[in-house]
Formats: sequence, C-alpha cells, structure tokens
Amino acid sequence: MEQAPKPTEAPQAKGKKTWVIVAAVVIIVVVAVAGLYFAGYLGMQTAGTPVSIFETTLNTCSTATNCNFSPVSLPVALNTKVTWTNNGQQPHTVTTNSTASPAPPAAFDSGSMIQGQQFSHTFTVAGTYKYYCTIHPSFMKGEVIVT
Ligand SMILES: [Cu+2]
Repeated sequence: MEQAPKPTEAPQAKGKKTWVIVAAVVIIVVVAVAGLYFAGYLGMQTAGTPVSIFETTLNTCSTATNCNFSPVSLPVALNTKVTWTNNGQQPHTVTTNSTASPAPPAAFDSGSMIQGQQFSHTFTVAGTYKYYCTIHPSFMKGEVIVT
C-alpha cells in the first residue's frame, strides 16, 4: 500500500522531460527561422517591384536602346524591395554608382547575373540610388528614387 505513490511520480517526471524537449525544439526552430530571416534568405524568396534587364535582340548589348534596365527610373516608397531580373542573354550587373552625384545613400552590387538570374534589394534609406551595369557602364544606367 505504501508503494502506491511511486507510480504517480514516474509519469510526472516523464511529462516534465517531454515539456523540456518540446520547448528546446521550439526555441531551436524560432532561432533558426529568425536567423534565416535576418540573413535575408527568406526575403529573397518573394519578388519585389520588378525591374527588367532587357536586350531587344538577345545577346546584343551595344546601346541604351537595345540593352538596358526597364524602367530606367523607378520611384518607390521607403522599405520597398526591388527585384531585377536578367531577361537578356549576356551577363549584367546591378551596381550602385559610388561616383554619382548625389552619391547613393547605401551601396549594393548584384555581381555578374546570368540569364534568368534575379537580384533583390530592400531600400531602407530614402534618396536617389544611381546604379549601372559594370559590364556595360557607358549606357546601362538606372536609378531608384526612394521617398
Ligand atoms: Cu550589362
């Protein structure tokens, strides 16, 4: 008769262990998702306001008319994400022009983008962002105006 309380203690201990394991898993998942979010990986999965990088004749990029950004000038509200897509066949970049006047409030650089590749940037500081393609710097020029 005196051994009766023991079986009731055992399930309680098991219940506590389960709770600790569940809490640990929840914390790990929350930290992992927050880490991915702040690293920008989740943000990259949804496209922002589109800018097309086009070549009117694929693989021809010799003038601002046959190869450029569209639109060339894009006005957006603060905290807007803009997504550039290379719809041309040649590699292009989306790179802030640090020598522009006024200088862009923040810098970004897509690096070389192959056909079909996308690059996104979220504009968290207001201002005019002059950017260009480092591969075709003389005529591939665009701007994002953030207000
Ligand atoms: Cu280019």
